[in-house]
Amino acid sequence: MKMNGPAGLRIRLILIFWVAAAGALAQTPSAVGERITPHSVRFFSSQEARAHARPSLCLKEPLPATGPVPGDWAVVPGFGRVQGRPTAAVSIAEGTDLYGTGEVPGPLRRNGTRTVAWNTDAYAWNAGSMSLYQSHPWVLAVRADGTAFGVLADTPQRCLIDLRAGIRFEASGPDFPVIVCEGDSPQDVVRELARLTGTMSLPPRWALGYHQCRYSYTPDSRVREVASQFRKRHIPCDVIWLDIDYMEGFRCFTVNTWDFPDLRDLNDDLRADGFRTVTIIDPGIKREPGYHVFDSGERIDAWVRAAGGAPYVGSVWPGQCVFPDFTRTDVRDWWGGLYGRFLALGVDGIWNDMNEPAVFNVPGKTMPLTNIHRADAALGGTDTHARYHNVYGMLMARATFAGCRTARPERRPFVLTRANHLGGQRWAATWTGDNVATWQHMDMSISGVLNLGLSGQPLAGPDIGGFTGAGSGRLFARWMGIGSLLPFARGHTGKGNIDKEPWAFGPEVEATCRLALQRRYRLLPYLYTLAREASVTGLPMVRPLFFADPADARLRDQDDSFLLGDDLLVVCRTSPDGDPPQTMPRGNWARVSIVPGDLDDPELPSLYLREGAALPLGPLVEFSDEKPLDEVELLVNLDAQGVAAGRLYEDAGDGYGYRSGEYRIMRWKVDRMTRDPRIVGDVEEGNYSQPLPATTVRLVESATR
Ligand code: NBV
Repeated sequence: MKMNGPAGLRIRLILIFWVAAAGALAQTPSAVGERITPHSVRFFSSQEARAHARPSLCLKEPLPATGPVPGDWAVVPGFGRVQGRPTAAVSIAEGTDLYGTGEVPGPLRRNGTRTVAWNTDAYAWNAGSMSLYQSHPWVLAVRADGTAFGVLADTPQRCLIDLRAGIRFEASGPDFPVIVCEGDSPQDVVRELARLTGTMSLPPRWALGYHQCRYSYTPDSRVREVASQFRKRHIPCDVIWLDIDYMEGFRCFTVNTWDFPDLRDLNDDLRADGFRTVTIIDPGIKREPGYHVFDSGERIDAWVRAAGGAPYVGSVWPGQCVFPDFTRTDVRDWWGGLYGRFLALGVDGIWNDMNEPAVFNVPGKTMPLTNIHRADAALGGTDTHARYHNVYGMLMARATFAGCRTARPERRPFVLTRANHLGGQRWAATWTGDNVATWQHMDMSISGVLNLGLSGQPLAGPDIGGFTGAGSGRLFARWMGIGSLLPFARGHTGKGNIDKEPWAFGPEVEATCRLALQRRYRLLPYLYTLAREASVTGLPMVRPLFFADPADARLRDQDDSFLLGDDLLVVCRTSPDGDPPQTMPRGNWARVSIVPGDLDDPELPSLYLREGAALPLGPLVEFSDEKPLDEVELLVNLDAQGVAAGRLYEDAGDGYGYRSGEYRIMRWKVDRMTRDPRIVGDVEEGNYSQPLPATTVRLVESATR
């Protein structure tokens, strides 16, 4: 990484003081900067702002100053005020492209857009929605020469991210610091974001399989029927989801025994067939004496308070509800403790919904900003909902993650959350909320997931097929083709909507869905390798095309194609009859088949393998732990020198044995010295006790290029 931008032209000569922690604070109207990591500098609007800074709610840990701002530091924000609101702005040079800003409706390239970081229940959102469910006050900037920097507004408050002329943040709330990081490439900057805000925890391998959801599968016989159809039709699937109707009157941590007389038995049967179960849990707790969650919460006075001091009551699914104050350690511990008995019903993962928090029939669809949270001192202490709104969902996910971890220490938690904040990837994966069954929404699911990945969240996906609206069979087939190659792959649909299982649109669409999911399952070893990489480095699992060549201006706004890792290019047709995009990164990308028949299905995205790549494919399975990985087919595209290389991460797929060496990273080198390929495989890391998989090679012939 280098510290100066191209030609140092962006250096702005303003006074920057590094103030040693114990040093005296001189009065100055200028920005105050301090280095916090080798590649990041934090700026405050003034020394006074620095002295009064509130704890960061997105950083993984407090980052004290480590030194002064380097003399050649290029990117320095200018601070100001608009109508009393603090602002911070960074100018950008011609040719700089902007990305990130979290969960946003397309396009990928964010120049010219405005986003309001404010967690919102955005039912049936559209291309013009300025706030979705999550808030990531973060912008990745890629300069014309391919070097990059990132700008993070370290505030949890409602914050406008205005990218119409450079980068400008405007927050409702006190002065906020801005962290700027520098990198030689966008990858460097995304890795640095992970150093600052953390990485996702390694998910259990089954979470990378296909998930089937609807609002709601009831009664239990319908759940069994859906699961058995997958196996009968040989369509791979790992997880069945239970939406709110499994509960008794929408009371969290209860089961409606009319429809689910024996949830444990249902889950055991599903498990015997290779399925896992994920159930929904919302934050709104029915205000009802006698209901065990309400009663136990009452005992610790767990609820967010209204301005007057009484527990705030709002209406959600169960009726009048109170809301746990997740900003308090004791409340998070109590909440986490509720999962012990619940997970013992054989539940594998937890889905936290409505945690913006969503409230019915009130302005802004959330609780009043004047509500009071009695937060931990480490989070900033007692303050209004205006400060804690954007982190409410993240703290709920954190409590859920911790609860699952404690309840079942031998297993990795899998938590999906709708609301989240920058840094929340540490505790939960996400999906892009209540989308619509249209071609435009299918298209936006690619850019949406890419920008989440560039904002620290690698494990994300859309409701495949669209949550609201019916949509055609053709749209569904196309969406499954794309969605099956995104990190989190779940089909879902709303109450009263048509069925959207892979077979619901007839045999032709079913055949496409089967191929799409068979591709995903052959790619699972690769996906798992990418998940491991994301959990260690923060690099997203799906990457924008410009990651292949950050200096290539042609790639900067390509968002109908994406990269799965570095090696696989996914080219999607996002309109019913349009052509696939033509722009590809330079080099010999070879069109590849993953399963027989996929090349001939026009509804599936085309896949291209990078030259020099050796991609490990697993056997065709119908669920992720159907059998151990005993054979690997290496799909190989030799480069001009006749060599290719690839990597594979393996471990038990769940649990924490990998932390004490029970894993393996294999690296293969394939070399065409003669007509026959020579394969050399080395174990690079780990002491995994499983036998090495038998490896075969499939060379991609140049004729397919
Ligand atoms: O729990 C019901 C739904 C859920 O299916 C969906 O995925 C969430 O985004 N939930 C919202 C509440 C109501 C939606 C109309």
